[in-house]
Amino acid sequence: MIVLYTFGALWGLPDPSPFVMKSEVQLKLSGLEFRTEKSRPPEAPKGKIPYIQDASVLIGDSTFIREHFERKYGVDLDAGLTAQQRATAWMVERVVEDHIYWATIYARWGVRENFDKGPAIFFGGAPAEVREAGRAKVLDNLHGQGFGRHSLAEVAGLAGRSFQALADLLGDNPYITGETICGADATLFAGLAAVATPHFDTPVRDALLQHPNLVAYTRRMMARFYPTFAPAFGQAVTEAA
Ligand SMILES: N[C@@H](CCC(=O)N[C@@H](CS)C(=O)NCC(=O)O)C(=O)O
Repeated sequence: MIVLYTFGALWGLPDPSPFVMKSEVQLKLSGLEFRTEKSRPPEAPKGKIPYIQDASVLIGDSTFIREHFERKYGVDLDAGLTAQQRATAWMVERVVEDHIYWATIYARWGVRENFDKGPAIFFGGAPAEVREAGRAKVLDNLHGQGFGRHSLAEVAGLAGRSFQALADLLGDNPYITGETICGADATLFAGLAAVATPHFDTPVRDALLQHPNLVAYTRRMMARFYPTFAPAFGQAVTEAA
């Protein structure tokens, strides 16, 4: 059976990592049997979570995880989509993972009080120097990516443009490419849920909560794929919106 390695539930979310939630929802959509187990980045083949073990094979990176199980088990999470819808799906994933994700990281790691009540937990009882060095590494990554050179307000403004584009694209549709759920819905849901969690009160979250259709979408997807998390998550998101 496929094993999906995760961080485990945290901060009102099934997992703090949007990439883990994406892979988990995609595996649920695939209908394949799988189970989850907790792990940590140093144990992962590419030093990042999620990864899977399928028989003797280890695969890191959520996109390669999906590619692996679609190819090996003859699954197509985008079945029925036109070439244009598949193109839209891919671009939605890139906006979520290569733009919104970094705003999420900025809000969680770059804002001192959010770091203290959030990612600091990853360092357990390690000495303060180790914790601060770990934070500095992530801030370096943010600097390299570019967002680290901006103020929080500027980053929230950029993320807001992505939320606006996604809200316009989604419109009144149930799913991002229209009537049918596809692989990118897992990615979109996961990326939005990671921002929407009430654990972190940030302008990035405020920018998302301005879009009732994105909020309703995230709540619907949470109810469908993680029913035990849905009541608390939905209530907190609705109250804040
Ligand atoms: N491209 C990867 C990204 C995964 C990723 O960034 N995982 C983060 C958690 S959200 C991680 O494990 N970071 C640990 C590290 O960089 O040391 C994917 O799609 O799986």
